[in-house]
Amino acid sequence: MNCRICNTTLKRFLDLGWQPIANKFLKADNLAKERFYHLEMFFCPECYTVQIGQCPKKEDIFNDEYAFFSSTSEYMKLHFKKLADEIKEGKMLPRGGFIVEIGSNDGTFLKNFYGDNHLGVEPSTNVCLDAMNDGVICLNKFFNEEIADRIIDIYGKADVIVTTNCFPHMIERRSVLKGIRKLMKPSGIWINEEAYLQSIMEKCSYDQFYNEHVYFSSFASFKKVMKMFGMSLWRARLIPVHGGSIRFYTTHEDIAPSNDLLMHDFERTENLNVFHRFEHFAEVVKMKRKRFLNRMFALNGNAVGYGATAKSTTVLNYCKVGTHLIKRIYDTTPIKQGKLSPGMHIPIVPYYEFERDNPKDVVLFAWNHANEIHEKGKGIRWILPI
Ligand code: DWN
Repeated sequence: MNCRICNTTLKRFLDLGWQPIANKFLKADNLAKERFYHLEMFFCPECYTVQIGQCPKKEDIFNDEYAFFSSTSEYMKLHFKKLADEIKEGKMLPRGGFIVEIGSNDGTFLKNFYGDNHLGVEPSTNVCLDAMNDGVICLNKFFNEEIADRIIDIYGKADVIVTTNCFPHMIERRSVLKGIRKLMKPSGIWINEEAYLQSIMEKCSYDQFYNEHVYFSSFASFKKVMKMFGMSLWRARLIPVHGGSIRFYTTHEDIAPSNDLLMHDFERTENLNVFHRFEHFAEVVKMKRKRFLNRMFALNGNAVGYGATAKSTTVLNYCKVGTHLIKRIYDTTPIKQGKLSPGMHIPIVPYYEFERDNPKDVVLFAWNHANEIHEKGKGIRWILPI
């Protein structure tokens, strides 16, 4: 298999087995239609981008039944408000300027720009409609070069482009990057936030690998890929959300080079250009599976889960953990409740039953929201799935 970005032969480092679409929660009468995809992880020795092998069609993932709503976490709402403040106070968005968010989900971020010229681009119709009903201007499309041309025709070029936890999802990376470069004004900036490959390696959080996330970037890989597409990585910051994220600030390449000292820190501390790091990671993943299964067997089917995350799909299907080991998973998202988890078919129940049931041993699948969730129950033995 060749790299989707630079066409170099990829090196495989991890096999997570056959996995269903990570966010496709099922009604009990719909199980026969479920499809599985081989989840293998690859490393590109040329542009250093980590990517998955087999991918479902994008329309089968992002449609009118997309199950993740950005607004489900109060902490994330605050996080997006702070990003909006940084853009406004840092004068990145001039008076009368134009901001575009690609992958705008239910509008959680763009609601901070009500009075400004803004546009969300979001392919999943249900979340997009939520944003529009709340007064956010949106285009219900998959972003690529052609859509960038259309946006430019109608609205003009953007001063600020934002992608948070969306760029890794867009399989047509070459077309997307060409589109972003076209859409960005000569003085414009693109701010992209995503799960940081270095944090995934350090925590061995292999549950971040699922078929919605096609690509994973290190600082080195992002910098290299930007250069290939005529852009410059100008600044990067570590962000403490989703288990360790990175925020990349990118401009056109003819803008003055960065003198940001932190950039050198990333270059010094990362060592993700070498394949053996990934081979070692794969060994640790196998150990983690063993440890998790031992814990589950010891509880003899009396455990429950909290947070029906996309990440849980990877762990449950890789470890083959079903209702014999985890009875149910509690979650706040209405569209997930009353359905079954992808692949292993564990019932998803409303979070308010959590207090009533008062479970003792709870697998925290939404471990990235631990601070927010720990407040919801006392005397619980929380178990990490990874
Ligand atoms: O990139 C992606 C990330 C950012 O979000 C997506 N591809 C899909 C999604 O991944 P995830 O499902 O792993 O994300 P979360 O944010 O870890 O999901 C949290 C889940 O837990 C949601 O279903 C909501 C639920 N939840 C809850 O039940 N009680 C969340 C909180 C904060 C709570 O208190």
